[in-house]
Amino acid sequence: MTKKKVLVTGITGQDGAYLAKNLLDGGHTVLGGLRRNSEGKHHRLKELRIAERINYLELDLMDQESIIRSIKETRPDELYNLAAQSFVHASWNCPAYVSQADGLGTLYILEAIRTHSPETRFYQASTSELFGNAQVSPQSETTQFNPRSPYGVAKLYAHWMTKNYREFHGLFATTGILFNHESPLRGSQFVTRKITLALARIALGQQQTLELGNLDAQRDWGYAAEYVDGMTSIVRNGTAEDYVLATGKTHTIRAFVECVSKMAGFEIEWSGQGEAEEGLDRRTGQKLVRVNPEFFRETEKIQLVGNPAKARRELGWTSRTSLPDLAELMFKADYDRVSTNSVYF
Ligand code: NAP
Ligand code: G4F
Repeated sequence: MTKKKVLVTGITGQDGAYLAKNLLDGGHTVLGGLRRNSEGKHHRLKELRIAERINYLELDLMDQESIIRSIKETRPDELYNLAAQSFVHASWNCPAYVSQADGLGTLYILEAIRTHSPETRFYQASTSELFGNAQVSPQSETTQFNPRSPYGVAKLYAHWMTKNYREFHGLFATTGILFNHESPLRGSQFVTRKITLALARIALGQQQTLELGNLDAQRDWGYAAEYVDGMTSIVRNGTAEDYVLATGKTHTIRAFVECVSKMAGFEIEWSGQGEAEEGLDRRTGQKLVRVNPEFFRETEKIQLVGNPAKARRELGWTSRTSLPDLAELMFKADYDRVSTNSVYF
């Protein structure tokens, strides 16, 4: 395969790190878009041992000039827009910022590609949060969108702009509507990593209790390292289209906690209800989990679960790692980090 020049925004994030590793392993050149205050946040790239192999560019979604400059000067073969303020809950605290960065920032990229590098193949990181309060389950590429957060609304704007630049300006502009994907590199504010990190700390005597929101919320969780393969398949496909990437299965937060607790050597037993619910270790009585309403969100009335049939059929992409295997990967990584005092967030 010809060696490509690939620009990845959000290079310091979970997906940016795994995608960059794959691209470098494939012999491609990776240009990593970095905002000024990302400096010092290279821990994921260091963990994958690729931090030194990336050509960094200053690129902030809030700064149109930095986007134009990066694209005009490099004219990449492919551009993956993975940068975003990606924490759904926090988007209610900064709705205007999220609209600008996640929404308008994508438009700035599309405009710069149209003007300065129209041959660039573009990937937009769309999300299952576009479906929000979904009306049908499972959700596919043709399901009606109904976002329920400033993050979801901003991502919907970016999604529609990408589709419009494809259909109106003829750009090779694609989207991946990705359901939740996790890994040892996941940010610690997201629920899976919050759980694996806390239970590793509790097992090693460095934390008492884990506080969570709605234990019965469900998610369709896959392994991030496999989802970035899907992104590349979308961009290198014959036609520019939108694809759902998902496992097609959901699990509750409660089930994830039970699975990780077992790995940490606990036997969790639930008692109480609602805000008073607790998870206790059957053997010692230690309170492992407590519900904290601060972390509650509106519960989806209809399950968010993806139908990845189109990606399977047209790209040959499938999610392969089961949730227990993913939980084990994450727990082991956090246990090692806590044991060696090398935790990052
Ligand atoms: P992440 O770990 O939160 O990474 C986000 C990246 O965006 C970080 O590198 C961050 O840089 C960068 N960023 C934030 N604001 C920026 C700005 N104003 N300008 C430039 N860069 C900025 O997210 P992820 O899990 O890798 O997800 C990658 C993308 O997929 C995101 O767009 C997310 O919304 C979307 N997505 C994720 C999932 C999922 O389950 N992971 C599912 C669907 C869609 P700093 O290091 O400086 O913070
Ligand atoms: O891990 P979460 O914060 O992920 P969320 O909100 O689904 O968003 C992630 O996936 C999206 C893809 O669908 C991405 F677009 C987005 O960028 C991000 O990567 O929460 C998952 C579930 C929610 O239902 C939440 O209510 O876990 C529930 N939850 C229960 N207790 C909690 C907690 N979530 C967090 N973060 N913290 C809790 O204590």
